[in-house]
Amino acid sequence: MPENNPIETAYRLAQERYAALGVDVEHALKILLQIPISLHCWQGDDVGGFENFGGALGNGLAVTGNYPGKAHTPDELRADLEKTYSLIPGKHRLNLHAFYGEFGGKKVDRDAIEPKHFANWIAWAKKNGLGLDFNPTCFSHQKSVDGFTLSNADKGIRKFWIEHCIRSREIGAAMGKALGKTCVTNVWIPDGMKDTPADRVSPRERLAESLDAVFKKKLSPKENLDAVEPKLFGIGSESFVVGSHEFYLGYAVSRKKLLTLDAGHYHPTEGIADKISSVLQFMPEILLHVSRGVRWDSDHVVILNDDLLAIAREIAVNGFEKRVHIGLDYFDASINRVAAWTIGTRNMIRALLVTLLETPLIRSAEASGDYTTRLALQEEAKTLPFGAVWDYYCESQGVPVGDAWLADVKSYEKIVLSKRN
Ligand code: RNT
Ligand code: ZN
Repeated sequence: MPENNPIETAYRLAQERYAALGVDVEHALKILLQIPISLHCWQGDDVGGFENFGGALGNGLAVTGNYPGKAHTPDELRADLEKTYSLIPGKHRLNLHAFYGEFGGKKVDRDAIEPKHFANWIAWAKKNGLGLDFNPTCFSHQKSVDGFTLSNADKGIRKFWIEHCIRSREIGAAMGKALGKTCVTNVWIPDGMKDTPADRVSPRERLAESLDAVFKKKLSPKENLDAVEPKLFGIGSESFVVGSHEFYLGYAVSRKKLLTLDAGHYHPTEGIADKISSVLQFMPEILLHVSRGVRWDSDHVVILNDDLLAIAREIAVNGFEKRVHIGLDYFDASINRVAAWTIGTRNMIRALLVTLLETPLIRSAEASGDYTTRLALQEEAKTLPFGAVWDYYCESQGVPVGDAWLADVKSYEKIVLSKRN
């Protein structure tokens, strides 16, 4: 880098400022580089998938907006993802849903999916040095229209979804094996009721039983890890969700599964940050779905707000970066979808950086019992020059600095996205 590079100059000044406060910036950047973020493939096509028997998005998942340029094919989705990864510092992962398989124009129902339907994704991930994560798709299907899947009162329907989830785990293991990077397979089901149920017990008993059937076969934890995702309420399941937080917390602890904490799945003022250090006392690893709830929607693009910083603060500074798998989960069809991915992912990484840089000094004030200093430093930290460190990090990783990525997305929109129907 040339001597008079203003980004480098600003970085050196910032580094000195942090050093005076006892913070080692280079060390923070080394940690940051090792934290992968799992990008959710479904931001690219409004949670549509590539099945050939259509079916509208359902089961409480709602995507609003009709910004032009959404991906219609696996190749389009991969191209959009490649563009996105080129704008984000570090090496990351991709989180796929089962209905993004490539079925060669055939109708392959959910209970018949196989690793071969994901061969292109695996080859692509290998070529791009990405890890893969996976999810059974238990929504937007004829057999989920009554709102119940694994907890359905109909045995045949339960069996169908159990088979789907069993196959999904096996696909996850195939991905983990092929890439040499453990896949986290996350089970989220929409099961719930719009209005007050008379019986909350039977569906939960059925869900526990179905999950035990899904997880019966032991898979190598090097290849696949299972996660279960609770939710408080959804659109159309306002009064009752079978897989509640307590249900899955108990399930994950007793069955040694990962618990998935989705930032949009709790009471509107309840954050997930404080849950991380609590649940990690009783389980080795968890998965995060980082999202942003706004009123009744749980899936707005992630911004650099206090909630995000609170989540980030609980991860790397505690040395939990190997135990907390960070995934994103939001969908916005009202803006450019590549930009939506880029904004949210850059913010997740930026939040980790900010908290890695601020925490050492605040912790030492707390350890010495000086809460006056703790509060003073917490506030001073808000205007420390982390922006200069972030810019330098982006430049050193060969990705655009500041809003330069936006020009790149705009030109991609003009050349590629605007040509799509
Ligand atoms: C839904 C869950 C779930 C989904 C994705 C598509 O409320 O958050 O994780 O968003 O699986
Ligand atoms: Zn989620």
